[in-house]
Amino acid sequence: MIVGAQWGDEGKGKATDHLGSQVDYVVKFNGGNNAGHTVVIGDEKYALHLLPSGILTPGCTPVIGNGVVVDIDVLFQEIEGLEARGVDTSRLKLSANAHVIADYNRTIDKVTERFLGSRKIGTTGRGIGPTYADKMNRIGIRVQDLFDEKILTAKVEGALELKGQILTKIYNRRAPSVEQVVGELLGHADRLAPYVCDTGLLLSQALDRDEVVLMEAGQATLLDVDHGTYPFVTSSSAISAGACTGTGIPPTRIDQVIAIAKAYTTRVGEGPFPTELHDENGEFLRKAGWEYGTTTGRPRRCGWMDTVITRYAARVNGVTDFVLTKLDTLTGLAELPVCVAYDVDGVRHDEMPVNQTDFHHAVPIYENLPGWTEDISGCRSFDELPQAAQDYVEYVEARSGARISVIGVGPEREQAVVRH
Ligand code: 2SA
Ligand code: GDP
Ligand code: MG
Repeated sequence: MIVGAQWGDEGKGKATDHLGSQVDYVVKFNGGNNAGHTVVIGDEKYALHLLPSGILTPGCTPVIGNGVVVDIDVLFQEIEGLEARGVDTSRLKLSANAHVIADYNRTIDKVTERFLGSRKIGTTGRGIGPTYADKMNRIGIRVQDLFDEKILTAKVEGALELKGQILTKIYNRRAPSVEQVVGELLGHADRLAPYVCDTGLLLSQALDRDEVVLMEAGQATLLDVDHGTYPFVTSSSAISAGACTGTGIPPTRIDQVIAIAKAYTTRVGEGPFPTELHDENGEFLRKAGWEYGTTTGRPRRCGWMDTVITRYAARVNGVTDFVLTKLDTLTGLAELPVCVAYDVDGVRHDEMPVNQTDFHHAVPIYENLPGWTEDISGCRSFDELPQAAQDYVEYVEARSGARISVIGVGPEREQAVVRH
């Protein structure tokens, strides 16, 4: 499986696409269209949100697992957009147990952020959090409900008893009628039907035939609802363990956990970020790395590499390999500080502080490494990289607790140095 090591946008989409030709299935197991994965193939650039990145590889079956929350309008928009560009989407499979993002949950997401004011999370406003809340609250609508009008109507009635009150009495918004919500959802049923199946069984049978399944995480370790920088997180399980609940594949069947880490650090949305830069170096990284949200276009916050975080990611995900992306973005910086530990109110922390307040107060302790000026975007072997770039990779590797198997040197499929 592929997971994000930091706060997302590490280049998971590119890595998944890179492995696409070697795998039979690519499965998305968490999140929804809050995700944004950019894949560059030749002159073509694709921004995927809900569809797994494997959709771009002929012969690979893309699967949306039960752990995903699905905005059906967005699903069809994405399918149509890709079909118009000649991409075959007919192999797509969608879990009957995936939850559906209802329109009222998009409204609740956006209005909640406004209500939170200075305590807002900085969500993507796609209705992700409220839909997962409904799932846990057992008032969610699942894909399979769309195929039984009676059951769907009963479930929407139940959901709106609560959500309608929130919208009208607390948020001062109009609540939709049961007929309106049911009508909209039923309108999608016929078109959705060919994609829907028991994806857990499908994947289990594929593994029995020794086929290769790649699970692709949305968001990342520090955005995980349990192991991230709560409450500044997304509402799903974004770490490797989430792939099991989000697909129905047990832990005993997972062979390899590949974490994607950027050669520096970025974050979108609110929340603590110890190595964040508010100076010209931060601007340099944003410009050189084109750090803007793939879904919302928001400028991403940028900072130095933090190996406390990558070591934490290695621990909670059981990382077997790292892919270090965007090494090329660092070209031209004279000095490259790497965070090795935190100072929290005078006390050194080598590991992620468990206490939220400590993480908010964490001041990075840096080791300064020399930079390089040579263009590395054409390098295809480790030896071709300038000595300073090799040293940087080896330093980060030694501190992160798992080998760095692939190094990204540009956005295109071929722009990678494969070491293992
Ligand atoms: P949400 O909408 O409930 O999941 O937001 C909660 C937090 O999770 C963050 N989040 C993300 N962080 C990085 N990348 C994401 N995808 C897009 C991208 C984001 C974009 O690829 O660039 O376009 O803005 C993503 N999705 C959710 C979010 O910023 C909140 O901090
Ligand atoms: P994801 O959410 O983890 O899939 O990442 P995003 O697609 O949101 O953001 C990563 C961005 O970096 C995309 O624009 C990619 O095309 C780009 N990218 C990925 N790997 C590399 C790399 O090694 N070098 C450069 N320069 N860009 C990269
Ligand atoms: Mg992204």
